[in-house]
Amino acid sequence: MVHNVHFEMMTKKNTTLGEFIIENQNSFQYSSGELSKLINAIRLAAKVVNHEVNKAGLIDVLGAAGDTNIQGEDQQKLDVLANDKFIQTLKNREIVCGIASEEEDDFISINSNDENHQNKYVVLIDPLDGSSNIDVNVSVGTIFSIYRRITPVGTPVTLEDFLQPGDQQVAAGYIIYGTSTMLVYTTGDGVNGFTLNPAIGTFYLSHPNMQFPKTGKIYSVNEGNYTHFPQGVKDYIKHCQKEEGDRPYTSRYIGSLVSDFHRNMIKGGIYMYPKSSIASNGKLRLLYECNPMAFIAEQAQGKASDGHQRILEIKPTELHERVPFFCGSTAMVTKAEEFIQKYH
Ligand code: AHM
Ligand code: MG
Repeated sequence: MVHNVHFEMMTKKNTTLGEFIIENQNSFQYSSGELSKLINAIRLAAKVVNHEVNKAGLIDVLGAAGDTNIQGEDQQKLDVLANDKFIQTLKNREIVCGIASEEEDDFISINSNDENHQNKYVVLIDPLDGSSNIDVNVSVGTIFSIYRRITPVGTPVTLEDFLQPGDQQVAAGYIIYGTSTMLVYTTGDGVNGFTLNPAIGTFYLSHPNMQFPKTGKIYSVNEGNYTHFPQGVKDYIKHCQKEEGDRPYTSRYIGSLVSDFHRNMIKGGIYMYPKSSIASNGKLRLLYECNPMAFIAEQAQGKASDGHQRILEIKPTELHERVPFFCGSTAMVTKAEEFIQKYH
């Protein structure tokens, strides 16, 4: 009941995501309706995946991954299922010319031999990030990133259509399957968040114009890796813990990027996945995780860096490359960079 009252307050204008997409279509500089259709397709796939994630706890009842269910269908792992749902939805609607997914070795070309096929967007997706959290009922997310292709329409997409620097993104967003399910996205004109009303399957604008506080009091990092971190990162962590001014900060790490990012955007904070002596570029993928989150962060007045340069200016060289990632409130990311850059 309390939840419903809160929901009513948050959505007092009752703008749905569908209405918002239509209303804002004309403010998008390349508007042809194609991007709107694409975001609508992502909205649809998000609802399907949400439904599956929500019943994950019933897995022992309904059958574990690898089992065959009562209809004779194989039960899939949720990350595989999410991957299939997003790819199928985008393929069926024929609104993109290519898809790359963290779950796939190579990119997928769509209608590559059809010269009448005029679609100009490619989508890069991490269908279910943080999926190791599913078994323990902790929030997971989907992350997506959209670019205009570089190669001519009507020809097969190539690797270069996907290996574009993040500052070329036309849209990016995430879905968080949490206590509420939210879809948060940007088309380069600020960041807006929509909350799903599960009773009727509609996303409502609940968080218009989301912005990172300039600074915050939360740092999010896997401190179990502390001994393997570069000295600059260790020094910054010690800085966060020091009793001085508004410090020590609070340590909060879910191990689910979308959830850690989302909390930090609302409350103010920094998320870090540094390189280490055991992972030379950290863990997170530039194309599927860092670029979209960096685009959202910058559009929300935050900052994203690899410790030395802006994430969005990195020129990718391969689909699955990893980069160190420092992202969140601008003042905190700048401070972390200062510590890191003391050591070459
Ligand atoms: P995944 O793409 O395999 O799910 O990994 C990405 C996830 C992030 O969501 C999270 O922030 C990070 O891995 C946690 O990694 P770690 O357990 O090493 O701290
Ligand atoms: Mg991931």
